[in-house]
Amino acid sequence: MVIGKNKLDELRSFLATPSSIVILSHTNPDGDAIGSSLAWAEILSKQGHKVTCILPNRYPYYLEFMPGIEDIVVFKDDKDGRANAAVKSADIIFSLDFHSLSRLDHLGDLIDENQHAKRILIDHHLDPSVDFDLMLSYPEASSTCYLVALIVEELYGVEQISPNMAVNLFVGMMTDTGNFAFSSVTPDVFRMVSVLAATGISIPDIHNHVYNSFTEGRARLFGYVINRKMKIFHNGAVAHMSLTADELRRFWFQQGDSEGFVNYPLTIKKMKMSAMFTEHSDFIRVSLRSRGDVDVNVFAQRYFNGGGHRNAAGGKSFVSMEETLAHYENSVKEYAAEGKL
Ligand SMILES: [Mn+2]
Repeated sequence: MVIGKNKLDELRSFLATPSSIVILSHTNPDGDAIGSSLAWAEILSKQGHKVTCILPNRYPYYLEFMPGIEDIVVFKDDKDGRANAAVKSADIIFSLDFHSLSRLDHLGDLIDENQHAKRILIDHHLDPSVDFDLMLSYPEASSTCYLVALIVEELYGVEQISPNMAVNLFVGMMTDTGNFAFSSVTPDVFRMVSVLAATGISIPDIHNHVYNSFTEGRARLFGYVINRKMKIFHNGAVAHMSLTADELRRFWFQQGDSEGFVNYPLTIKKMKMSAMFTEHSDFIRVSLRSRGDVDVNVFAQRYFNGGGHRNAAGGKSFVSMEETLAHYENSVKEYAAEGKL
C-alpha cells in the first residue's frame, strides 16, 4: 500500500514549524496504540516539536518495557493536570490507532474544549469518523505502527528510525498481525521489519516481553476459561467464552490478563468465529475474532455497538452476562441465516 503524495504534503506542511503536539490513542491501549504513539512522539520531538502522549486509561503491565512509556500521561490517573495543560496549548492533535474521538471516554470532552488545534488521524480501522482536518486512514494496513513507519520513511527517511523507535514499531506490527500471520500482512511489511531489525533490536527479547511475561494468575485463568467456560455451537463453527467480575477477582485479574484469550478457540479446526465477554463495572466488554470471510466488524456494529476490522472487532453490552450470551447466540443464528457465517 502507498500513502498518497497529497496527504504526505499536507502532513509536511502541518509539521513545517515547531508546534505543541498532543498524540492520543484509544482506551485499553494495546501494543499498536502505544508503539505507534511512542515512535511518532520520538521522531516529532527530534524535529523540535513539543510532544505529549495521552492515553485515556492505563496500559497493561507486560507492555511497561516499551521505551518511553513512562512519559505517557494516563488521563485517568492524571492528578496534576498535565493532560489538561497539554491539550489546551496544543496546535496539533494526532489520533493514532482509533477511528473516532468517541472512543476516548471523558478525554473526548477535554479534546472538545480545544477547537483551534488541527486534528490529524493516522489509523487502520474501518469507517473513520469525519471530524479530522487530515485523515491518513488506511484500513488495509496491518497496523498503525506500520503506517507510522511508512510515514517516517517518507517524511524523514528510515535512517531516522532509532533502536527505541524500532522496538516500539515492532511491538505494534507484531501484535496487530498475530505474529505476522494475518491476511493483512504484505511483502512490504517484511521489508519494514527488516529495516527495524537492522537497527539492532533484539526480536527474541521483544517477543519474551510481550508474550512470556504474564502472571501465574493469568495462566490459571486461561486454563479455567478454556476448560470451564468455552461453549462451542453452530456445528463446531462458533465459540464463546465469558468471565464475570467475580471470576476475574478469583484469579487476581490485572488489566490485560485476558488479552488474546479470544483467539484460542480459532485454533480448533473448522472454527470460524469466537467471542469473549468480560464483565466490567458498568458494561460487558465484547471481543470478536473470525477466520477468512466471516466479518466480525459488521457483526460487532450490528449487534454490539462496536466495530473494528473484518477478522478482529469489539463492542459493548449493557445487559446481564446471561442476556448477553443469549443475544450473541441469537445474533449468530440470524447472521448464519443470512449466509454470512
Ligand atoms: Mn491497531
